[in-house]
Amino acid sequence: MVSAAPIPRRTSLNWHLRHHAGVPDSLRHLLVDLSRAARDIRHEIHASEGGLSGGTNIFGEQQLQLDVMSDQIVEHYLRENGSVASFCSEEHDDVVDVRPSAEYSVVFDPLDGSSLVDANFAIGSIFGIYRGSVIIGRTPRELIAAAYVLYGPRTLLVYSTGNGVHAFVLNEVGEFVLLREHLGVADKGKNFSPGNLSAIHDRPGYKAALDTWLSSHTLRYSGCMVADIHHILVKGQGIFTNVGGAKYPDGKLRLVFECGPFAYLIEQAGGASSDGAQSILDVRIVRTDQRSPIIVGSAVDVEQAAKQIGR
Ligand code: AFP
Repeated sequence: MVSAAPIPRRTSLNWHLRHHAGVPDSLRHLLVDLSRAARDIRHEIHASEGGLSGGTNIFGEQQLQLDVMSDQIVEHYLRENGSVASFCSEEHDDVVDVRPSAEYSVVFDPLDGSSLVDANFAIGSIFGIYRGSVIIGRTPRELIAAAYVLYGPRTLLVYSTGNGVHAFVLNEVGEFVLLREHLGVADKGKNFSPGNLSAIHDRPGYKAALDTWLSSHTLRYSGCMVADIHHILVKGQGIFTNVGGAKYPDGKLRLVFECGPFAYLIEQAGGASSDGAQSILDVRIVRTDQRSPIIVGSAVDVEQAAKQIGR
């Protein structure tokens, strides 16, 4: 008998979305298009000199920065997709309308960690998807999907549509294939990843949390949120912070593009998120460039740190 749905040799992202996540075709197509954008961004990272040499190539010609190029790549796929009502990204000041009657709006940071490009550290892209055309006034709890792509020695994509967190690796023919299903985060962590560290001078609670971790945890910090939170998901434990101080009163990271999608992914994996007072998933979006303190990772560590640090 011929099976209606033959099992592929390696489970592709498309297959996983269809048979494991069971999402509507329109959402599946959108996530697959975002993975295509990531594949193209990965190609630009490898093929261009963007960001490596201060904006000029070896001929002294001005180069488009990689973050701008990456933004244009994602925008191209979003406009082509057909199910995108609106989007906003770190590279745009406002929400951009595409087809207001369409099903989804997409928030994204096309290239997180762009200041690390010249150092050749790992960098990433972050995506969140809401139903409908409206982004302002929502909370990240209303996300229906989130994903990130980590461009390191290998290119990895991690996604959730509310049914666990799953990791894929880009193969040599440009397809994301399944690496690990149902990534989980234990209640207690062994690693810490402290961003906006100068805030310890302004915030005794952050200094106290840091002193605790220095004697109980191991430091793992790269300066790229995607890489640092991926470390937590892959090791199955840890805590990441970027909290407010004198320079950045609400921390350095953006609620819409960075904190919201990662809070969704970590909570999906059994971890917790906090802005010091409540789950990041409950923080209302009032502006696209809104920053939020973030404490995210192993639930017990997050709870203790939120008590120490506060909002
Ligand atoms: P860039 O995109 O400007 O390199 O910033 C990266 C980032 O937004 C995020 O990925 C890091 O977690 C955070 O900044 C690093 O913040 P600190 O400089 O406070 O460590």
